[in-house]
Amino acid sequence: MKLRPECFLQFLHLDKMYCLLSVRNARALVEYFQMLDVHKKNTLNDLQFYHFLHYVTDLTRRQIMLVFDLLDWNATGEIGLDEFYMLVCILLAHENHLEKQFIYRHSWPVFELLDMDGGHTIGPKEFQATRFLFNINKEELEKIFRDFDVSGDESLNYKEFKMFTIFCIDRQQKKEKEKKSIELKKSQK
Ligand SMILES: [Ca+2]
Ligand SMILES: [Ca+2]
Repeated sequence: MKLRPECFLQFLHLDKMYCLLSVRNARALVEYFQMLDVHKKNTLNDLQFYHFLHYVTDLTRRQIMLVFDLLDWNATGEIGLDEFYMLVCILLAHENHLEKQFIYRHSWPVFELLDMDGGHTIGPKEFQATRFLFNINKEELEKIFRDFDVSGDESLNYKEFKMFTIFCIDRQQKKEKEKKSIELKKSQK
């Protein structure tokens, strides 16, 4: 998944720590949403949503419609501003390699998003279908289930999912520390 260069979203800045937009950027996004909402219903239907994502990303039609269904969890056939805001933050997190940080910071909304059937667990099929959103490869996915499905029912409940997000962030912080210490050593030479 990639954002197209020069699209409006490229000009928004995602906070690295909290993975949210600044107030100013959020306001700009609201105006953008209102522009897309040509019927002035404070929502986007599947067609508007498709054209938006097709224009700003390289996602396939199938992927776009899947994202629509994920966001439209109560099947009203429309996406509101809240869902739109969350999607944009996911897109920007992906673009800035902050996917794991995003999952960690917003673990509950992400859990709800990936739990496609609303059964309060994430099964391998659900994670497999949605892994492109968070840049998780196949091997990584298998490892997640091996390591974090503590109860052994081949799905992740929220507790297990939360453990995975904490692990991700620990690993990322370790990597950053290592990188910094290498840079420090280099500069001391
Ligand atoms: Ca589920
Ligand atoms: Ca489990």
